Parts: sequence; C-alpha cells; structure tokens
Amino acid sequence: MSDASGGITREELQLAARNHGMPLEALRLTVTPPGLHYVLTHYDIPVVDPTTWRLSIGGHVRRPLQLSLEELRALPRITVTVTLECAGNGRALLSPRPVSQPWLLEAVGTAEWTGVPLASILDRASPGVGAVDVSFRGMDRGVEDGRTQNFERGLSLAEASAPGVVVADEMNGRPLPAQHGFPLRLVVPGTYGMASVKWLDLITVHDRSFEGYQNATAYRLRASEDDPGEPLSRMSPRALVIPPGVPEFPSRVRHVRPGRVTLRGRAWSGWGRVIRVDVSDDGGRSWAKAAVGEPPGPYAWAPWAFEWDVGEGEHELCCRATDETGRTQPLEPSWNAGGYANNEVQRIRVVAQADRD
Ligand SMILES: Nc1nc2c(c(=O)[nH]1)N[C@H]1C(S)=C(S)[C@@H](COP(=O)(O)O)O[C@H]1N2
Ligand SMILES: [Mo]
Repeated sequence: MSDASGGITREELQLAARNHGMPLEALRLTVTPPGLHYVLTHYDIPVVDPTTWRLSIGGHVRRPLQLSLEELRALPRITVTVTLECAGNGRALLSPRPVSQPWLLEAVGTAEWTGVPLASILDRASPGVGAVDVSFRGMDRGVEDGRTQNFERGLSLAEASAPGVVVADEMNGRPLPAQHGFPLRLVVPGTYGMASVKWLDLITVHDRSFEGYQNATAYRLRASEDDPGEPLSRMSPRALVIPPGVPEFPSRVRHVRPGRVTLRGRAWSGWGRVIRVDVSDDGGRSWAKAAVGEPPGPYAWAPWAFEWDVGEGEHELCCRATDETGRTQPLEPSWNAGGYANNEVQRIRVVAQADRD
C-alpha cells in the first residue's frame, strides 16, 4: 500500500465511488436499511444463479457436504442483529494516508442477519481430529499482491464455532442484496467486516493454520510495509454522534441555534459491552458523561444521548466510547501501514448562531 498526504488520488476516488459509507444521519435507526448500510467490495460484485449455486463444506472433515439454497433454508434458523464495521474505518484521517478505500468514519451499519448457525453446519460436516482453522471463500475474484485469487478469509475453529456466527441468506428479513453477498454470506459478530465473507460458496476445514492472503498478508497491524505485523480481529470501541443541526454545503460544517440540543448517537466494541460514552464540546479538553441505553442485542451498537447546552460560537464536538474491558478511544490516531483500526474520537465542527432573519 502506498501513502498519500495531499489531495485524494484517482485510485482512492475510484474505490470511494464504488463502495459507500452509511450517512451518519442513519445513526438515528437501530437497524440500517440495506441501501444505507456501508458496502465494501475488493473486486467485482459477482452475478450468481441461485438455482445452480451450491455451498460446499470440505477439507479436514468426516462428512463433506454440498447444500443447495433450498436445503440450507430448510435447516433451523436464527436471526442476529450485528454491527459490522470495516477495519479501514478512519483510514482517511491518517497522515500520510495509506492508499486504499478512504473511509472517514462512515464504514459501519447494523443489520438483522438470518440464516443457519455456522456451528450447526460445521457439526454436520464433523471436523476431523486436529482441525484448527476454517476458511471461507467468496465467489469474487481479483488480483492482489500480483496473484489472481478469490476473496477468502479464515477463522480459528473456536471463533467459527462461537454462538452468533451465522451463514446468512437474509438481511433485514429479505434475501441478501447483490452487494451484500447474494445468495449467502458469513456474518461474524464482533469482528471487523473482512471476516464476514460475501458470496460464500466454499467452507474448508484445515488441520494447520490457514495462510491465505487476506489473513497472512492483508489485514494486519504493521508499523511499516516489511513488518509482519499482528492480525486484526475484533472491532475497537467507537462512539459516533448524529451530526446535530443542519450541514453547510459542501463543507458539512454543522449549524445549530444556541441553547439546548439533544445529541444522540450509537457506540459499539467487539471486545465487550460499551459501558460509557463521554462527550466534549471543546475538542477533547473537557468531557461529560452521556446516558448509554440498551443495545438491540449482544452483537449490536448501543444508543446514547446527551443534553448539550450550546453557547453562541464555534465548537469542536467529540465523543468517546469505553467498553467493559476498559478499552477506549484515543484523541490522536496511531498510524499503521494499512490504515486499519483507527478508532480516534470523532470530531465535528459546530457553529452555534442565533437566527438573524
Ligand atoms: N467475498 C467478499 N467478501 C467480503 C469482501 C469482499 O471484497 N469479498 N469484503 C469484506 C470487507 S473488507 C468488509 S468491510 C465487509 C463489508 O460488508 P458489506 O459490504 O456487506 O457491508 O465484507 C467483507 N466480505
Ligand atoms: Mo473492510
């Protein structure tokens, strides 16, 4: 990945125009409609014929399986409400900017995913003694690192067998939209989005660690390009606020009237429950505690609210989540070569001015 420090590059613009974030005003909704949920696709969206498509489960298993969509849909089903966030969320705030999808803070969404628990499918296939990893292959192909490949990510057998991990054919009660993985995708709660493989057609159980590109090379926290780095997994805590008032076009600076403004937002962490959200209106010098509500489930964002007394003038609004493990958000980003997991606090410029007309 190369770096950029100035204006956006054509490569970044290409990615930004194909993939899209969730407009932050959609934080009003507990469940994000598919059209507003963020989308990230490395290669092209494949067109899949659901009548000939099959899910194969093989590798180090006692009973290799092939399932049609109909057969899958006949198995016992669950619905999980899951907040997904891209590991690159916050990348464009880094300097120099690693050149990839230039997310600011909008690579997030929460959906109700319905399908078959992965654990029950693995159970049917019966992993052999000594199974350690499970990989998930998408049907989409492209060139990365000079090699033509399918998008494929692995999990440990323990991560794959966790409750809540689902092989989903429905999003918000409807068949998956093409851009979210029709006809079938994996959804791994608590983990950054890259684990949730879309257009899934092959599950492979391994008796050694899976060293595919997306695990061994991409999605690692590296100090530099030559650093082997640490693998990324769970989402760091983050709180976002619904930008208050109205936006100025095109800067998106917010305009509000002085007085009482109710701020609302959502907060999540892949490491545990969010137990605290703090708000600052002076760029992070002083903080006050917001009220955190109940999330719609153990794998989804929690709502929060704060009564803000806004004085006339310019403010820099910030919010910060802390989870039950004590993990929180830094005021300054920590740079890494891939531009991953930057959970620095959100900063929004707000101008409070009484109406003059
Ligand atoms: N097959 C496949 N699965 C994929 C990807 C991809 O490019 N191909 N992108 C991953 C990444 S990086 C993210 S953040 C999530 C995004 O899921 P969404 O587009 O449904 O929000 O999908 C993941 N699953
Ligand atoms: Mo991602």
